[in-house]
Amino acid sequence: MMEQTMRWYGPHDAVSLADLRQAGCTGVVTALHHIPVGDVWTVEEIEKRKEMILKAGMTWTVIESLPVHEDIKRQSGDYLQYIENYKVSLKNVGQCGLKVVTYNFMPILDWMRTDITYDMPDGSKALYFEKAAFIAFDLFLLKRPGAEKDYTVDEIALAKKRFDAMTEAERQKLFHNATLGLPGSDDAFTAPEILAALKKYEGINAAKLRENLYYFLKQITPAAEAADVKMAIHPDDPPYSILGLPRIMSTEKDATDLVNAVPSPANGLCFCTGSYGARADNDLPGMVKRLGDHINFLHLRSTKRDYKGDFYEANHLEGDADMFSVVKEIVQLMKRRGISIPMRPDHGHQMLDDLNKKTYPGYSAIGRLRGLAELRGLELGIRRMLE
Ligand code: DNO
Repeated sequence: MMEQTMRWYGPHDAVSLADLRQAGCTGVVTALHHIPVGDVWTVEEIEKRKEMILKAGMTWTVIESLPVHEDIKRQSGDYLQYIENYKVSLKNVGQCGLKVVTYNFMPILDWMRTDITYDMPDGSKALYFEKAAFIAFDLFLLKRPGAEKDYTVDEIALAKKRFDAMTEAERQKLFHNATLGLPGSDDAFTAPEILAALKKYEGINAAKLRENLYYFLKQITPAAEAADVKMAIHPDDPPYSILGLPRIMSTEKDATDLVNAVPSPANGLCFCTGSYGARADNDLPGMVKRLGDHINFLHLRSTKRDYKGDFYEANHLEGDADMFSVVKEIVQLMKRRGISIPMRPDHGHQMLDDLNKKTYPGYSAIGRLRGLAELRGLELGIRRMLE
């Protein structure tokens, strides 16, 4: 079976380790969010977290994320020092017996949604990315210089109409959602902060960002190999350029190029069906088949796309991802490789008692529990069917 895990944001997470255990997890996915991006993760700090999880009857299966400093992505400032720090962190992670490290190479912003309480017909709430609202944010709230160049006349007109119809409170909410900081932090960016960060990316196009990513990987892969740690790059979410920033891990070709650029068992993928699946041109089961040898971690969730390029996060077995075929490929892949790949149900609807609780967007307990339960049942059924 896939190893059942959920993400935990650490001791201050409203969802406790005991909750995760009762949800059926044997493993936990977490990170040392209190360590500033770029600093070394010490053995002592890693051990402390590891012990906490062991005491709760589970193991720390995957690190998500060991974040990559913006200087490394831009190859500016202290990037060489940050790469050295990253190598030391990997060594320490390996010394503590941890095996999988997730990271991403999205400039400035991690995942992005325009609505984090999108009403589903059953009364639960989902995450939603609405293009017109996002463009309205970019043009009329953030007021990014030159932003009009990135959109068509029709897109701008639609965004204007959408913006004009919003109340002041709705505008503030949109601004808040779009500027949420790194996962696991309560901080949001201010407009001047984002604009200043964007300025630093001037002149960095997709080719340059890709070059910087491969450079980073060439530097850290020997350290990961020596530490017996496998890297897992998370795809872009949404899987296309936003705010004029390059995004380079959005398609099957991006993933294939990455594994070929630095061939090593340590250089692998976090296969996120939600992120890749937000594009109709990503064939998810086919990607598992073709890239399976490089998949070190699985995020399973499904999005529902519409013709405008908007998507909301559906229940795990609904939406556009053909979860049956994906899980079937995974079962066959794990048999062939003779391994169990860690999986977490990614995100989940806010529902039942969680509707009144404050949790990280997408990371309330009950919606994820439902996702995990459904996915576990699906896998079991497929296994028995294939016996
Ligand atoms: C969203 C997550 C991402 C992911 C990072 C990995 O819910 O899947 O934030 O953790 O991109 O570095």
